[in-house]
Amino acid sequence: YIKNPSSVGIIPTCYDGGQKKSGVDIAPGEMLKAGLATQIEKMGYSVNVLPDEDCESHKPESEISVEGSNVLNLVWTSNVCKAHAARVEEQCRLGNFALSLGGDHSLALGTITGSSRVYGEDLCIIWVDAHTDINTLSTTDSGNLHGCPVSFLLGIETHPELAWMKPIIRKDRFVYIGLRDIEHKERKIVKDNNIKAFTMHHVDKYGIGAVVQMAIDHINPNLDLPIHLSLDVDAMDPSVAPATGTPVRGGLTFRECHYLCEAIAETNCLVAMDLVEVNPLLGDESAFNQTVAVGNSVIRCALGETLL
Ligand code: 5AB
Ligand code: MN
Ligand code: MN
Ligand code: MN
Repeated sequence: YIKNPSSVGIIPTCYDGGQKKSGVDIAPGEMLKAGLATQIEKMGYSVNVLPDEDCESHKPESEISVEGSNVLNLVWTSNVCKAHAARVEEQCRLGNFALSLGGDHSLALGTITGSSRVYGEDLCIIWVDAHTDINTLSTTDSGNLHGCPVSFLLGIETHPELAWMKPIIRKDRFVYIGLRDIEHKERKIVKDNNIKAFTMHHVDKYGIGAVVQMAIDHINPNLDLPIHLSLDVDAMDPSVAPATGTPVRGGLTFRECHYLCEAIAETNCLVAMDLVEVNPLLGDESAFNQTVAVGNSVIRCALGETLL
């Protein structure tokens, strides 16, 4: 795989059907309006902003219901993510850094499927989030698919509607950082599947430097494998990133999240990134501007802006 790609493909998908609050779909437009593409160009990359995906056109005439599950929008989410996966795959095949802008975190069904089609079993995932997002169709209480993508990506859950995913993500190449809101049934899934997880407790105990080092050592000890970073802005503390749908107190500070992105950039292994769950409509105008700005800032950091 190409280390240090010189081109970035920005892939916006304004999807909000993986949860119930409207607004998360306008985030990509707002992040671009705030200057993300030019900021990345100024760092020396060539940048290609792909058109927004027309999510409405992917809406099925009727949804299916799944027995024993209150899951919502399964077909719609599947259609959107399938289209998004193809766009991520294309950027990775071109050797471009694939930057996905969401949208809610159900989009990761597509983002990581896309990169894994190119990088196969080598692909390592760093999932930065307050939440584990590992509910299955039967454990989800909310019915919101943004709380479920990890179970599908790791092959713990399947559904014929999502058969296009054919996930090949290895559980030993997947790691969480920033967790602090884990549902009871999710905790069991994480433990039963032996998934490495660094919660905020570990960040407090060891410090962010050691946590990121341990996380990278776990998935990619020789720094010879490609990394996909899936970053949910709610990993950060609500005082840092307030405009998001499921805020949880006690999150990563501004510097902790930036440090994390810098340390991943330093590996030279990062090939793809998702920035999701910014909801500009939640909170007042300053909350909105702050969250959009911090989203763009962590992206630039992951691309190496602050490294010498
Ligand atoms: B996010 C919850 N576990 O399943 C659920 O923002 C929250 O992508 C999911 O991390 C949060 O609905 C999903 C209660
Ligand atoms: Mn979250
Ligand atoms: Mn999430
Ligand atoms: Mn959220």
